[in-house]
Order: sequence, then structure tokens, then C-alpha cells
Amino acid sequence: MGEPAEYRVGSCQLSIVEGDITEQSVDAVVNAANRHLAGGGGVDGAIHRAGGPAIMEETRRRYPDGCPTGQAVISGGGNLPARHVIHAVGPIWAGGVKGERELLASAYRRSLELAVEHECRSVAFPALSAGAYGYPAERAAEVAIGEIADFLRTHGKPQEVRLVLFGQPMWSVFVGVADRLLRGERQ
Ligand code: AR6
Repeated sequence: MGEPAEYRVGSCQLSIVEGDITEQSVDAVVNAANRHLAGGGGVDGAIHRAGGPAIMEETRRRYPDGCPTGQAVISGGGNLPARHVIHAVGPIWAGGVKGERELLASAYRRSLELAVEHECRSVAFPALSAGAYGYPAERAAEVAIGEIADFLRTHGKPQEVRLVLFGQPMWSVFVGVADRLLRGERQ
């Protein structure tokens, strides 16, 4: 089990932990959703199973047209410990030639903007696009960590961002990238 790795970014904290996103006691958890907000496997399946039907009822009602790739929408957290779920749509990996990097960066950025708009002090993200959508792990980690760190330096909030990785291999890829990109900021 990878120990939590913590980095100070400006006045905020970025932590990288191994675990299950549905168990995080934070103000908002981010879901790795699809454009139709139709539910699915992976993080999406786990969030709807643990959170109950209220989440899907709300997204169907408020966002009947779904959510474009690279964007995010917000709902309540249902039965989850988190108050909100931010449904972010990352890109499907297509070899890196379809603007995937910018779309993935935008999904992280838009999620953080929504978190700040809803006064969330703590937000937990999974590795968006790095499962069923096939984004290579190391590159997904570079985008995630680079984008989150830029946002925290620019805005000074949310106070805590937690990257929650499923399994030790993915946790070590993210910690390796964070040690490189955030050199000197590990606590
Ligand atoms: N907690 C944390 N991480 C998890 C969990 C969990 N409970 N479950 C899986 N992961 P994925 P994507 C990891 O496939 O690539 C869905 O069907 C997983 O091991 O959830 O963005 C949606 O409906 C991987 O490292 O998201 C979409 O259609 C990472 O989370 C599509 O999959 C992301 O894997 C989205 O695919």
C-alpha cells in the first residue's frame, strides 16, 4: 500500500493517495464520466453504486444533453461522504493526435473551477481518462499534476486536492511524476 505523498503548492496541499474515490471524506469527489452522463464501469459505476440513484436522477434532470468532452458538471453527493460529485468528461486516448492533452487539462481545470464556485475546500480526483479511456498512465499523471499545480498556484484554492489512485502501480506512477514536477515541494 503506497503511503500518502504530500506536496505543498503555494498555500495549498496536493496529496497522492492509494484508495477508493467513493470513500473519501472531502467536499467534492470527481467522477470519470462520459459525454452522455449515462453511468458505466470503473469510477463511474462505483460512484453511482455507492451514492445511490439520487445522483443520476439529478444529472438527468439538470443536464439532459450530457456534458461535452473536456468539461464538467456538478450534482449532489447522494449517499457518499462527499457533499458534491463533479462529473468530468476526459478524452478517449487516440494516440495523442486529437487534442487529448488539452481536453484532459480542461477537464481538470473545469472541475477545479466548479469546486471553487461551490466553496469546496477539499476535492478528490481519480486518474481521469487513465482507465477505460486508455490514456497512458505517465502522460495522464503529467497532465493531472501539472494542471492542478498551476490552478493552485494561480487561485490559492481549493485548500486540499487529493489524487486517489486505484492500486499501487498507478499510485507510484503519479508519485514519480509529482516528485519530478513538484521538486522540492514534497513534505
Ligand atoms: N476509486 C479510484 N479509482 C478508481 C476506482 C475507484 N473506485 N475505480 C477505478 N479506478 P475509469 P476513464 C481507476 O475507467 O478512463 C466509465 O465507463 C481506474 O483503475 O473509471 O476516464 C465511464 O462511464 C483508472 O486508473 O475512467 C466512461 O464511459 C482510473 O480510475 C469511461 O469509463 C480511471 O478509470 C471513462 O473512462
